[in-house]
Amino acid sequence: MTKPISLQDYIDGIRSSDKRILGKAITLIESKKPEHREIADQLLKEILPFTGKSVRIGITGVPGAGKSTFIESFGKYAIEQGKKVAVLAIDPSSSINKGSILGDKTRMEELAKDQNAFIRPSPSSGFLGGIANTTFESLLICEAAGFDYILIETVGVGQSETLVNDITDVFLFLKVIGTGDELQGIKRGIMEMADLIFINKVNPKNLSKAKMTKTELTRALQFITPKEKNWKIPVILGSALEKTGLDEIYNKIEDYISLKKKNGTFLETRKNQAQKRFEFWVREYILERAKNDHLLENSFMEHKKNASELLSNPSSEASDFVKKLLGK
Ligand SMILES: Nc1nc2c(ncn2[C@@H]2O[C@H](COP(=O)(O)OP(=O)(O)OP(=O)(O)O)[C@@H](O)[C@H]2O)c(=O)[nH]1
Ligand SMILES: [Mg+2]
Repeated sequence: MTKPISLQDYIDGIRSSDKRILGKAITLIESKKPEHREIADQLLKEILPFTGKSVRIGITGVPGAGKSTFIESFGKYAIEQGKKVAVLAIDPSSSINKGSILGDKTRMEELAKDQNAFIRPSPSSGFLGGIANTTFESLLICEAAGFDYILIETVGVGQSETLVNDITDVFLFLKVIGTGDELQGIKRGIMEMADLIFINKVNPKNLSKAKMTKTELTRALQFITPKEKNWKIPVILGSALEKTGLDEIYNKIEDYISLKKKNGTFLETRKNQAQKRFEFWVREYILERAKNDHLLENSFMEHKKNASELLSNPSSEASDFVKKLLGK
């Protein structure tokens, strides 16, 4: 049997960017077992002084927009500029669409080989199915290991954009070239979250169409208040596959971060995110406690059953149950 990894082993491994230990530390963080949780919490406390220094970048776009390809190319470009790059994925669809995990692994093969890169594929089960989303805690592990850029890929479905927006400093929207009709289909929510837009798969043949898409997007953006004052959301043309536009997007990201730091909004946003995160964990822990409390277990099931059989309001049942939980 292999010797279990001690807390100190985790800390040393993370601090020396040992990819094997990094992977194991993230598995530990993702675990729901109480004994793992405890050591995971200790680990997060120990590494706290080494976190916070990276730029956290969220990348979204419809399936097939080229997110993984972009991350591979952009990641390599950033490494050439002297950065260390970690890649994480939020993929609520992964439990349904298992193929995309394998696809991502092969697509980012080259980046994965680089000693200045670390890639963590999507969690093996969708957290929307009940497993807590621990991407933020994984991100902290990568920061403590000294990664400068943390890229987080998300899928353009469901709540994943909001989740990524709540843990990143920069939100990049990858757009495929489209007609005006298609543009109307863009969810307004995504446009409101975007700090930068990259129109992907541009080549000499479709350049004029791409420029039209850019004009239309720029027009649509006029009606949207950017998250950041004094920031005009740039729309950049390029190709992840042919590696064009990468320098431009890289420079814009750096400009954006400098602006946010100068305005004080960099830290402010992170503080607001941390508050939300705190509330998220309070909900998680209360629910977990409620489910595992033997004295209250029956009561939990009873209230849940009443709600599920449509006998009463889910909110009233929850409220009654929480009163019992806290009054105990
Ligand atoms: N021609 C061209 N093809 C591209 C470009 N970028 C990506 N592709 C192709 O588009 C397809 C989808 O790319 P992915 O990177 O897997 O897209 P994705 O957004 O990560 O997709 P999901 O993870 O499934 O949501 C692949 O076949 C890529 O090779 C590009 O710049 N030009
Ligand atoms: Mg992908």
